[in-house]
Amino acid sequence: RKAAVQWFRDAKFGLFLHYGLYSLLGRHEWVQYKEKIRVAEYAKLVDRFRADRFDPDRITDMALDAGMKYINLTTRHHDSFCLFDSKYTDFKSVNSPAKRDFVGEFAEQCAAKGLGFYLYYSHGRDWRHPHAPNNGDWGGAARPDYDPRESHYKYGDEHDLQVYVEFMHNQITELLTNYGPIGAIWLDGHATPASRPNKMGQFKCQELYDHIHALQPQVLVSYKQGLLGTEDFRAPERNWKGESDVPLEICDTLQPHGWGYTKADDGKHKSADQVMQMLKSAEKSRANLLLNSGPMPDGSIPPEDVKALEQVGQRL
Ligand code: FUL
Repeated sequence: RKAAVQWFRDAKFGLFLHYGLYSLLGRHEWVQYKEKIRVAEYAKLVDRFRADRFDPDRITDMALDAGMKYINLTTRHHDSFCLFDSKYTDFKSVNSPAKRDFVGEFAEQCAAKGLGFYLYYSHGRDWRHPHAPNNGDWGGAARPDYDPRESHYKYGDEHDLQVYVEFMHNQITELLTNYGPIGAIWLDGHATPASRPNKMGQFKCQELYDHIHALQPQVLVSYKQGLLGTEDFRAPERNWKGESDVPLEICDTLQPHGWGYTKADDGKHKSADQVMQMLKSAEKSRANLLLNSGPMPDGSIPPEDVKALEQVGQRL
């Protein structure tokens, strides 16, 4: 794994992609949570998910031309919709009109073009799985605050977190066995672990990290801003300043606000100048920059982002 860490440090610049059902609504990737859209209602978006212009060949070329060395794809965000085929859920892109496995397509493109392939996976937050953390045992903000309660979720004695922990373990196993060598698993989604130390053990995070390394020893594990301290790198969000002993990646987004496509942000995306500034400031912290673009409903990259990245590539 030492070599993988060195590769990561040298890579410096990667492309983050937030794409999923929320992209169709164009109102932030937290739209289900923010607008308290019911689980069954949200699931109807699957029938509209065509992704006609989500083109991994083109996107990986765009990243290479911009000087990027790796891609990080949201394999499954908080809404639980999977961009890969999984035995453990029906809620996935292969069951939509798109009928495609995007993790497979990106794995192929990245391998052919020498790009690293990193996988975002929402670990603690899941707005669909009946046994995912509930707000009560989480400290809030795990799930939309539905009133009346969401009948799709389990509560009280019926709620068994271990069913969810096992589900994640199984899906991560799929991601690490079906798609060739993976660069990193980028976990996300614990609310405030420090304030809930007694609950943390139930998530069996270290067991998960060990399992990941047993399946593919070179895979780097990150838990966004760090969780146990045993992660291979930390990935704090924009505006982070300082230094770290652990390898670091700062994630930022070309949109002014969200990470998933947000229509209200059209025309206000960041420019090449601003990206150059972000690269400089990341360098100062000896961090990589993981720069996000949120593909539009049809899967195409917003034209402003294409332009900014083209110009960045010319300057680097
Ligand atoms: C956060 C998520 O809640 C956001 O939606 C986004 O994915 C960002 C990169 O990480 O924790």
